[in-house]
Amino acid sequence: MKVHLIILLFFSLCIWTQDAAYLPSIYGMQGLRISCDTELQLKYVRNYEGSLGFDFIKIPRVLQKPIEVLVVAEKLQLFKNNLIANGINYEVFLEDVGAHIDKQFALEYDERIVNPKNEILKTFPLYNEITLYLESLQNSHSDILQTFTIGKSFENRDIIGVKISSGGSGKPALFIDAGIHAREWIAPTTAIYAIKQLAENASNSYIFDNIDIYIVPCLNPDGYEFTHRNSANRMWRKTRSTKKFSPCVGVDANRNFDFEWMTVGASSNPCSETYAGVTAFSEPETSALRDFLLSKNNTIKVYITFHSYGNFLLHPWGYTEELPTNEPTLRCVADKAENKLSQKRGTHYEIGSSTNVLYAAAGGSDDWAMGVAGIELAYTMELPSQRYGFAAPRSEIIPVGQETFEAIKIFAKYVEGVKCQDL
Ligand SMILES: *[C@@H]1O[C@H](CO)[C@@H](O)[C@H](O)[C@H]1NC(C)=O
Ligand SMILES: CC(=O)N[C@H]1CO[C@H](CO)[C@@H](O)[C@@H]1O
Ligand SMILES: [Zn+2]
Repeated sequence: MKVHLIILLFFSLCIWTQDAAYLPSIYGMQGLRISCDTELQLKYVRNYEGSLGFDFIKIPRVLQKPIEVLVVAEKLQLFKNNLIANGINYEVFLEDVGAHIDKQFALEYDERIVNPKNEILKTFPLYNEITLYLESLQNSHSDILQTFTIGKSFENRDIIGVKISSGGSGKPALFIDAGIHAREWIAPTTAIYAIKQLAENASNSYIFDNIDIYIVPCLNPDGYEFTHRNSANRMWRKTRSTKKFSPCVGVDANRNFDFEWMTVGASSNPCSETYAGVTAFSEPETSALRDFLLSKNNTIKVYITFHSYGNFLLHPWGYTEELPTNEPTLRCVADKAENKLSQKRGTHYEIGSSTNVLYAAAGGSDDWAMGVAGIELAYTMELPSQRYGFAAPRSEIIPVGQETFEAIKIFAKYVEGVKCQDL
């Protein structure tokens, strides 16, 4: 009996220490908005990128726009002192990330208790609810929608997607994924909203008369499930893969693609938020996406990946400030999509290459899609959210879904062959 207890205690302790090592506490964490006046100051702040306890949410390239970073309690005072010592201004935009997240989390789960027969998109769905919904669509709309899996996640979940098609073969295709970063909950719901409109709303069927649409709404289901488990996990970004001899879990899947991998803006520290992995495509989620996109060679014309937040509509390259040769087309189509989107409720996006709008980060899925998979246009959409506090409330699910769907219509037209100037 005693021995059992000791063994139990020992294992709990192991689990606890491992958790403590890799999961930065959100309690006492603050959100800081930092304004730099000089390149030197910017460089000073950017030195913290990849450091433990620092989670950079936004690093705009131009000095006029503030940096946003979440800093754990233990690192806060020294960091603030260092900013002041360097003459760098900051303001606290989130006094207590933990309290904020707890509140949001409770609101989300209260709704589930009130409304247990949770209709899809009334709240942020769990992964199995996403899967069940897509399977039910397949049953009710088998003529136009089929589910597929691109592979399994590290924890053995099927990574599910849907193909929406009016039939025939060899059509040009639009591909959309979402949720590669676990905590960006508004991304999967926006993808699901599009699936719902395409499958269930007959007045949208013209969109896929002449093209196929593939949507994988939750590319990192392990991470997504982890963020739903309890509020302390809500800020999890990476996958959930474990490695021998490493105290830390997960890889930033959007640094894990094999194109200029690890050259810039990614970390080799397994505990960092931007850890790029032991090798490119170390993660089953990213290699599954790779294999899926390659298997559709030459048919996918446009690749879109949903993230949040920031109102940025970004195109390659993320690894260099040089622009791709088709930059005029990338920009033109993005302009048209943004214009259409903004008519819905005035939401505006900043458009440009990842490196030029934000900072260089190699190994992203969009760079790989264009640079290796040969997809003509690739975009990262940083969906809006910050206006409503750090994590978008569920009241944003439908409005963000609706406006983003307008942009999707434009991308779809381009896939169909409409020239950009005629979009
Ligand atoms: C169906 O689509 C049409 C056209 O896009 C739109 O006006 C309408 O609001 C949609 N219906 C629903 C129930 O979403
Ligand atoms: C979907 C598709 O077109 N797949 C083709 C990609 O290219 C290989 C080799 O050229 C073909 O075998 C596949 O059929
Ligand atoms: Zn992201």
